[in-house]
Amino acid sequence: MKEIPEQILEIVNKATHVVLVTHVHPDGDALGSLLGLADILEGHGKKVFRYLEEPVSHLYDFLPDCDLAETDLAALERFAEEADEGKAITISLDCGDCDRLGQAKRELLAISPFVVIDHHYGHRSFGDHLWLDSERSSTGEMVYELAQIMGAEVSQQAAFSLYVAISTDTGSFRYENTSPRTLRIAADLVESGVRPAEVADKVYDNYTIERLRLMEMVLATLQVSAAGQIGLIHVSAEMFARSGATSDDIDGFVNYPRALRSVRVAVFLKENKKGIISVSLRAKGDCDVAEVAADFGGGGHRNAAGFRFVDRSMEDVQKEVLEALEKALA
Ligand SMILES: [Mn+2]
Repeated sequence: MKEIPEQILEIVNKATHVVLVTHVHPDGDALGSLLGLADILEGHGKKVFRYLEEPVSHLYDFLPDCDLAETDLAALERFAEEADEGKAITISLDCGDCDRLGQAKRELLAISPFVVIDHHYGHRSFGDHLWLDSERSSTGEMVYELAQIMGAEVSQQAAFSLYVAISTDTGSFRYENTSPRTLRIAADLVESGVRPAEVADKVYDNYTIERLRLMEMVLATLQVSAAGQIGLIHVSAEMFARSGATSDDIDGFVNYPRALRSVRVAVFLKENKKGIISVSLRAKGDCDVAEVAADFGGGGHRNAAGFRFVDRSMEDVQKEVLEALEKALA
């Protein structure tokens, strides 16, 4: 376990204005960490700018204060200028690579000191000060610890956001990354008033009909290989069009082949409109998919990793990925 660097603590304590950013297409951990930390810092007397490239997707629009997130870069720059010299900082949460900050990457990195808090294995270092711990289940866990060390109060609302962060990144406390500390923090959050059943209801029983229609098509693509050890599904641009679903709606699909008894690695191929095929890998047990992803120029954790291909056919990508995985499993 890597403790928070003293310097980061000093920088955060001294700041009056904090810009919070995360990766594009933010998941539960990204949004929960950002909104939770925003609430914690505001409660601790700081001004906070919640920056997102796009408004919060329908999957997470139940998160408290998600409507306070702003997408306006000019407003962000005005916010930073309002602070006295050296009192405005940026904190990037759950982002493993500066390219994943999105189109405004350059403008965001210009607000310094730029602090990075992340738990991705294969993190590519950026910013001025880094707190990286790939043994943490989630960035939400790290934000909770930051609040504790700062002596900042975690309101019931912030606790809710952090619980969403931790529970989504651990697959509801089922993945390998779930540690005793993860569960202790979750217990603290429940003690502050979070109701796990309410979170589960909002996160998992929150489907649109379009998502279910798309799931029907995607599950029909299931292929099992390597004596049942690899389960692969894919989604095409045409399936998106036919179902009316959006790319938000595929969240969690990779868990279906992963749930097969014999499967050790689940693969989900997604064809984007721009001729890009993204590959998500999920492993069970001791198989390290981060290594396979790294060979294709991607990254992630031992049990969850990904990468992309440009200008390749679905069939080609499928063949190449299966070959690499069969080798890795052998
Ligand atoms: Mn995360």
